[in-house]
Amino acid sequence: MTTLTPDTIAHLAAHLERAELEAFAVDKITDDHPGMDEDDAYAIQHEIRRRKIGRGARIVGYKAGLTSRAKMRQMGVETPSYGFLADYFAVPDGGEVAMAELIHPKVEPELAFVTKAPLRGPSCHMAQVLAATDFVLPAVEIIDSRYRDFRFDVNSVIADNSSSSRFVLGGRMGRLEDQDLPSLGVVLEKNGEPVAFGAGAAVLGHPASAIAMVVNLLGRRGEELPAGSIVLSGSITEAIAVQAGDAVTMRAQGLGSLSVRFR
Ligand code: 0L1
Ligand code: MG
Repeated sequence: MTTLTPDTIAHLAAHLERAELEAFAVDKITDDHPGMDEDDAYAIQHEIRRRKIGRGARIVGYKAGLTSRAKMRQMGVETPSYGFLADYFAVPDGGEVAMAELIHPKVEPELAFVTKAPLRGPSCHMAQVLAATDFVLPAVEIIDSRYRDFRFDVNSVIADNSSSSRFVLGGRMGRLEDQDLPSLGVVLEKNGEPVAFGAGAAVLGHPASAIAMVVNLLGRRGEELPAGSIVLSGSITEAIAVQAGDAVTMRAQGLGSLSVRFR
């Protein structure tokens, strides 16, 4: 049940989307709407999605956010969140991101699941995700909270599309039967120096759990995850801040590497 009126939801969606498109920081929306709840937050996020679709953008998938225990503890939440991925968020492997289009980006090494069958909550579990996955790919998510200095609470973040901004897919397609995702190691490098390390288990014990969580949260709104979706698992390490001139590479055990530059 939402507590905000449809007009307020529409106004907040327009406000946050403008901050995204024009790359300026705003105060967290719960400062003015302290009583808003998670349903309000997802209603605002879905209104932003509706606005983009209305202007011709295609939704190519979703991202899981706040998937590490440390981040959930920090945010005081029991469950992770999700955001949508629009087609224009995709950056090619080896491509460039213009800092002028973003506010204060950070990079996160993740795994992307690409599905071959639809998935529907509310009781989707990891085994169904594995059965519906076509392949996995290494991915770098570029998050860019629209909130000044990344100062927010969970409902403000969900409304802000869970800080979704850009993503890069690359490396090699991995078939699940050849992968042990919890022990799959990744290294994130910035300007040739390793800056973060981790293994897939950092994402809720198994990255496929995060995909099931996204499906179950979509199911609460009566939506399914269509076949052919890309779903980002959530970060395997802490997020690393980047600036103009930085080059970032992710290396994933057995799945190759991908890179992106910031100008
Ligand atoms: O992808 C993520 O886990 C980030 C979710 C939103 C919180 C943040 O911007 O740090
Ligand atoms: Mg992420």
